[in-house]
Amino acid sequence: MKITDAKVIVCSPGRNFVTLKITTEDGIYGLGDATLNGRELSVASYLSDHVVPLLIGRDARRIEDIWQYFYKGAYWRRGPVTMSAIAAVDVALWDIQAKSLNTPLYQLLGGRSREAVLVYGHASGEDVEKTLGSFGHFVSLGYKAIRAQCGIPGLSSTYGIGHGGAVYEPAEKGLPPENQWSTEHYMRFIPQLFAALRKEFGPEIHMLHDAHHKLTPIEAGRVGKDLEPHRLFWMEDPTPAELQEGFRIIRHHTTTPIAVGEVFNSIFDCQHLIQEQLVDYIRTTVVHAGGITHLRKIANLAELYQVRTGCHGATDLSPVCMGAALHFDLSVHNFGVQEYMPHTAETDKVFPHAYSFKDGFMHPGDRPGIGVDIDEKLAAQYPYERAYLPVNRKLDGTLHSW
Ligand code: GCO
Ligand code: MG
Repeated sequence: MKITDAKVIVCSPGRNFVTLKITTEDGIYGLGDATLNGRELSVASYLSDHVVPLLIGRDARRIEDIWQYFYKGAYWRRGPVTMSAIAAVDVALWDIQAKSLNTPLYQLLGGRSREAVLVYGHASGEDVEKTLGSFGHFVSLGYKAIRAQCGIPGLSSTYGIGHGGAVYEPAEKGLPPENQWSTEHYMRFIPQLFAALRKEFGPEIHMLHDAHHKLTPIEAGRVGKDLEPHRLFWMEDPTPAELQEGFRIIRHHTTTPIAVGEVFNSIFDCQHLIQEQLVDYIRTTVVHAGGITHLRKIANLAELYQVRTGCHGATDLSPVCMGAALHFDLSVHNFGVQEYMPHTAETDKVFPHAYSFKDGFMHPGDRPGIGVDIDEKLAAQYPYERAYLPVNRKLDGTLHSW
């Protein structure tokens, strides 16, 4: 089954997405997401300038061999740009393989390990009252797991909050906005937020929180300890994970479960954290960690150490990634939870899909392949728009992790 065409589609139906479409000699095509938030065009160029010419003529069924060809064959290994490009190829090939066998992808990944996929939604608000309101809204929609982010008193803006009641969206159009940060303000406030949430919503609902890489290990240990009475499902990205030993300090101080890995792109980023059992959930996802082929290897390693998966699923991961992730989630044994931020109606129209949400769970659907398509004509009506993730400064102006 020879590859006869491959093309990169960049579009911005509400936000930017990069999609790879691979077509074979018998007319079957597959899609792969290649979106790298705020750096989209670098992956688009990597694919169209360097990968597409090498794809033409290859046998689309040789998924593992093609993965190794682009990983080992590039000489330059790993990194988010390379791994997102490889992921796009990989997912498109899995899509083709499953379509050619007329089966939903999860059947090729070992079949389903569960009936449906537990997802968590994003509650947020500028203050505690608004966050309680937003959390209640997700409860009313049937969510069983909800993360909560809140404006911090004394800071004009912070990670994870939608502006003026709008749904939170990580990237903003134009040049990067600047957020404010104070660890002291945050640490004083965050236990109060979760005390209020537990009081209002009771013990059963799963509560999650994203610290978004902004604490030192000992600060994270303190936050984890202060949050223990509120029984979080997880505390995410407590400290930047380049310093993997830092997680040992966090572990020494708290039993709050830790989730890490949305910015990782290979098994080598996770290896130490998993093997030393320094984390509980691994958040690597399809698009940024080398596709289904590589993500399965990460999950298999994690399974040995009782670490579960918790794939990143913000809006910058396109519906193509979401579809692929749901097939992975449904099949992998050590699944934990899947993040779910619904896309805008414009995005959903450009990417018609078979996946669905019901009562806090999702299902990838039973269409052959990953079950996600692209309407290219409609996509062409939404050209790329420059957008960046914010940067973060402490109150004295020092640049900080965002
Ligand atoms: C999350 C993430 C996002 C990221 C965004 C970056 O947990 O969903 O932290 O909000 O910041 O996806 O592109
Ligand atoms: Mg996160």
